[in-house]
Amino acid sequence: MTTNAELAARFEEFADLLEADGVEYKPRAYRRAAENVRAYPSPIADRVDAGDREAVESIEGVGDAIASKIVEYVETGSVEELEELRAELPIDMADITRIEGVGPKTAGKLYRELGIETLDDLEAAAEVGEVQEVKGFGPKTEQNILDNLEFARTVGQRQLLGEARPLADDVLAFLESIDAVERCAVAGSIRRWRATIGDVDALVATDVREDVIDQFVAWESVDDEIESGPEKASVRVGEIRVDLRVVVPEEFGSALQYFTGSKDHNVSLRNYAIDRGMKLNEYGAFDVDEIDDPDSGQRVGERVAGETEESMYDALGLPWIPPELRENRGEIAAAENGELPELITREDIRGDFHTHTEWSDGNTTIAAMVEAAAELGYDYFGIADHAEGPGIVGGMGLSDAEILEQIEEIRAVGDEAEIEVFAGIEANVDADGEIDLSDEVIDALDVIVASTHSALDQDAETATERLVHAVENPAIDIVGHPSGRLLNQRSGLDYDVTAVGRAAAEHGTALEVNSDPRRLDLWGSAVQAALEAGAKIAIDTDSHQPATLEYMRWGVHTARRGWAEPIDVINTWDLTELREFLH
Ligand code: DGT
Ligand code: CA
Ligand code: CA
Ligand code: ZN
Repeated sequence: MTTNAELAARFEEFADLLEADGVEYKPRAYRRAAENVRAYPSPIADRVDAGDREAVESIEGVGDAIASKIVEYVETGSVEELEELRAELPIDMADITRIEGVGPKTAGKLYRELGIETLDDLEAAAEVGEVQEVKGFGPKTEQNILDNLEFARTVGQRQLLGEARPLADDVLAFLESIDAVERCAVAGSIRRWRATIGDVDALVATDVREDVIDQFVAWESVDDEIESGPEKASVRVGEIRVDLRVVVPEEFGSALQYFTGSKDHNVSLRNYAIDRGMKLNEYGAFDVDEIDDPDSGQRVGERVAGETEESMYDALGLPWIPPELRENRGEIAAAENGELPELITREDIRGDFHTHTEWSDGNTTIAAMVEAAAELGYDYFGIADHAEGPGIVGGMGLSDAEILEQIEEIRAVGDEAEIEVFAGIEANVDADGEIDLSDEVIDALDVIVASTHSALDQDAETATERLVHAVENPAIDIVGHPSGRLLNQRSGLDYDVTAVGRAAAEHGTALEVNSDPRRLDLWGSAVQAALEAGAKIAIDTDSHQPATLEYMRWGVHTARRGWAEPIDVINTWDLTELREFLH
């Protein structure tokens, strides 16, 4: 069914194209209509289906003409006039208008004068000096376009947690160094450790707001100031946008709660509060049960919490909820019932099973990897280089004979090491869910990680059967990066996690949380579904060098997003328990 958001997006596109076409006034009317359509409290398509034209026309900013277009879109899936405009102006509007100073009107001009449709076209034209020849442009504008191209290309993408979080840590360190800052924290998706990040949100408590804002925008790492005002500022650092909000200390907790989100968590929490005679917002928690303001008729209430985040949850009779859980996947009910999980922490991790060496595509020796693992304080560590097979570049993966040879070296290193070293392999789950290793190799190995590297475009039913088949294989201990997704690049297999999780539970196979920030696969909701189905997980780094053993950080927080407790994660277990699982 057509959603209001979809209708609104069509009218915004309409407005952009009309503007590009040089039409006046109409674009504004269409944008206003889009806004009201988006905010309309029930599906407009339902009104259309019910033949209630009057209701459609009664939406603010929607007159007879726009109502007709709404009906046309709901009934046919397109609007003829919009299709004509699209054909007339085939511009990649979203991309091109991401360049600072280039709006739809300018984009239209560039198309008419120079035939520019895409960012690539624009770059080519600017590089040979054609843009500065267009009336209203000049050398300065042209240079500005060239300077902004790279940013415009990447900003459409969400940033990886592994890139944004280190920046967030730098932001925090900088804010802490400012004298006037009493407290600071990151908020938003980065505090919830989402796999991808739209922007970095930071929050400061201070009594001298403008001071802090001034110092923040002057931070040496800042590449661009996007905007700044008395209570907030936005800057760009590299490709990442950082939003800072500055509040008084009494409101730090309520603002932190509000700006951490997720939006869905906040909506549910606010409703939970309303049911209990409370009101929540970024300024505090208010008891509105008793008090009515006789003048306005509005309930104002007494402020009962807000200085700390704990106080906000406490005001509702709830324990504090870890940010990773705030996705509205049952955390409020769990908090109410005293059933919040005791989430796993980095300190619970005793080893890593999926790591590579120069025997396949890693960059160092078995001994060097084992030494780095020992330095992390691990009790055990597994080498799992690539076996040859589907999806693995020819010559890079190990044959059965080479695997047997490598096992000997792993044993030799293990004899010298302070920690237990497992001889493992990363086998390839083929399109049918089979792996290709001889019985001799299977018997000689301690751990078999089997991963998806090929046929990642299967339909969900086939992919589910494939993964179920893999977890049923008694030789396989861990299914590595089950979907095969690469963030911002490919979505990977779509499959029924619950079905695979059930089979994994039954057959004693673990599902991997691959901690490589380009993968994070399983991800939060998938971990949660797998655990609910009874499966165990393994958090691995898939390291190809010692430094990335630190990727464990991303995997642990991803597992926390899936409600994982230490007992759910096999690499928190001691050697005896683990050996039994690996049999
Ligand atoms: P992102 O940046 O796209 O990765 O995701 P977030 O969750 O960081 O979203 P962002 O940066 O737009 O806003 C930060 C938080 O502020 C968000 O998680 C919840 C809160 N917030 C922002 N806008 C709204 C809103 O319109 N309603 C509610 N309830 N909360 C909002
Ligand atoms: Ca954000
Ligand atoms: Ca933000
Ligand atoms: Zn690997």
